[in-house]
Amino acid sequence: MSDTLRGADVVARSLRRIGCGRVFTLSGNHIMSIFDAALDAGIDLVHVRHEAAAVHMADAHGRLTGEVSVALVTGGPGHANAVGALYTALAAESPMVLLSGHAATWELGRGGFQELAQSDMAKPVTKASWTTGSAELLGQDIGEAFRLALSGRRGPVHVSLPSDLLDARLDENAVTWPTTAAAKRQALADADCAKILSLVAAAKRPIIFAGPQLSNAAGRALLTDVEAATGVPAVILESPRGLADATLGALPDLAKQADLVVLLGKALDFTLKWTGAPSFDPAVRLIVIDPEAQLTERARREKGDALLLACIADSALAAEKLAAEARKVRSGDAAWLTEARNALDARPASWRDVVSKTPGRLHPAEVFRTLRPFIERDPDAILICAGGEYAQWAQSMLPVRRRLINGVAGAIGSSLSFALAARLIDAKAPVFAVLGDGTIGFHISEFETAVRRALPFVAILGNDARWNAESEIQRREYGANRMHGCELLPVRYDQVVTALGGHGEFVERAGDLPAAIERALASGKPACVNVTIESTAAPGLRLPL
Ligand SMILES: Cc1ncc(C[n+]2csc(CCOP(=O)(O)OP(=O)(O)O)c2C)c(N)n1
Ligand SMILES: [Mg+2]
Repeated sequence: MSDTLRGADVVARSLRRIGCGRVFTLSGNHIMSIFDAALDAGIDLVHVRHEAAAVHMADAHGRLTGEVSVALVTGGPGHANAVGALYTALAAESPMVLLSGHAATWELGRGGFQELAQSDMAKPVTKASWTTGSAELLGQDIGEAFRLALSGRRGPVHVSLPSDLLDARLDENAVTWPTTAAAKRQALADADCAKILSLVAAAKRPIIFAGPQLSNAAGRALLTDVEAATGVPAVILESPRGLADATLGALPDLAKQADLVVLLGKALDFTLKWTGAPSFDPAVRLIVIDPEAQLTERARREKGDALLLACIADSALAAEKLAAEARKVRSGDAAWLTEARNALDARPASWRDVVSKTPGRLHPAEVFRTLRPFIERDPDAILICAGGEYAQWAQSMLPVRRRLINGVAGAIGSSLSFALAARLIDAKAPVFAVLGDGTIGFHISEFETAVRRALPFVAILGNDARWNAESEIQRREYGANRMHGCELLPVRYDQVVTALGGHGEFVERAGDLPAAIERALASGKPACVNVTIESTAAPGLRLPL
């Protein structure tokens, strides 16, 4: 006689079987059975303060580990709160699964408690989204969700779990447990690799643009390898500002000169201005390497004959092969690579000594000149930046190996959640989150989660009492006399953080910043260094004429 299990036990044990020992969650009636089952399955529940934060944490966890990470929320409003954050995870191609509790199957269509068309709601922001149909399928569905999250172009997958199925008892022998079979990754075909290398060799000014899959430390190392082996500048395009991402220096000037663009898992989209004029030479040609035929077909529709070659392959596998094969033949035009690297890495000399013109406020460059040596102390330091004008300065001035930004979704608000997830993954490395005063309001209560879970990190808050990115749009588009509605109060967020149990610092003078950062690190607590800054537009970098 075998034992009976609750559906909830099947869910918890299935997660454990496929290597998931940590779940980001916010409790609710529909999922308390899973909370209970997690006890015996040995799953660590990271209980957060808003469902979107749970998704952001699973997103960051997935990006940093490369493994499927899980958010678990309750049905109806809990699910609805979570869905918005999936948009960021989808655009960042994060391998993650959102499990949501759900009204009982017998309640559906009858006005059940928190009944909602959950899987329909999650569909546009996931790779796949469905509701489990029977208790026997719970294990299998979780396995399938994990497999899909990692296959092809990675991304979030959603499964809704009706509460009666979680409470149902079933014979252990009737359970189909998930398997850990690795997702199949498509290799780059030999012939395609050879063709790409010969087209690249024939080009005068080729550029490789990589997508989100290569934005982690391993991916960046791989791209450095590809660049060295092929002689082709290789950059990650991961910002909603696209070519104008301040991280990438004078890339807009470089892009105009390119005669061949290789997209390595990077979608042909708005970030590249679809490689059209005037951002690119009208004669520019393309090679697209992508794990999904849908994306190569889109490129074909967009570019027609300018698309020289489209191949289906996993970005990392393709990068490895290109580097290995290129090393055997030739390296590219050293002059073009040097020119490109100079443009990408160049920063104006004025940034070394620019200071604020407003007493009691720092220029963002002063903040990040000060922060840089703290980051350079540890090669494993993790930098998180999320949106706004202020964070663009950090992206431009702080070269790091391990970095998380909100990504091409362009949604602000995820940075504190990202910092918590980063700290859970790495107990030692310094974690800095750079964010604006508008952005901190989204999830400031996650400082309480961080304190409760003893997850120290340092937020370097740029406080200009304004949603400046939008203010700047008003100035540019409508005129300085029509800037309105984007002001905020000069709030003492450091005191909010102190009240939540963390460490707070308030800085109004550049000279006080180093000691404040030092104290924040030494506190061993989640900390907020609230720096009053001048409202400053993001840096727009161009090559000198
Ligand atoms: C979820 C979401 N809502 C709104 C926006 C639009 N948005 C982008 S940046 C920004 C202002 C951010 O203000 P703050 O964090 O203070 O940074 P600042 O620009 O002032 O440096 C806004 C409202 C967005 N990108 N994402
Ligand atoms: Mg601001």
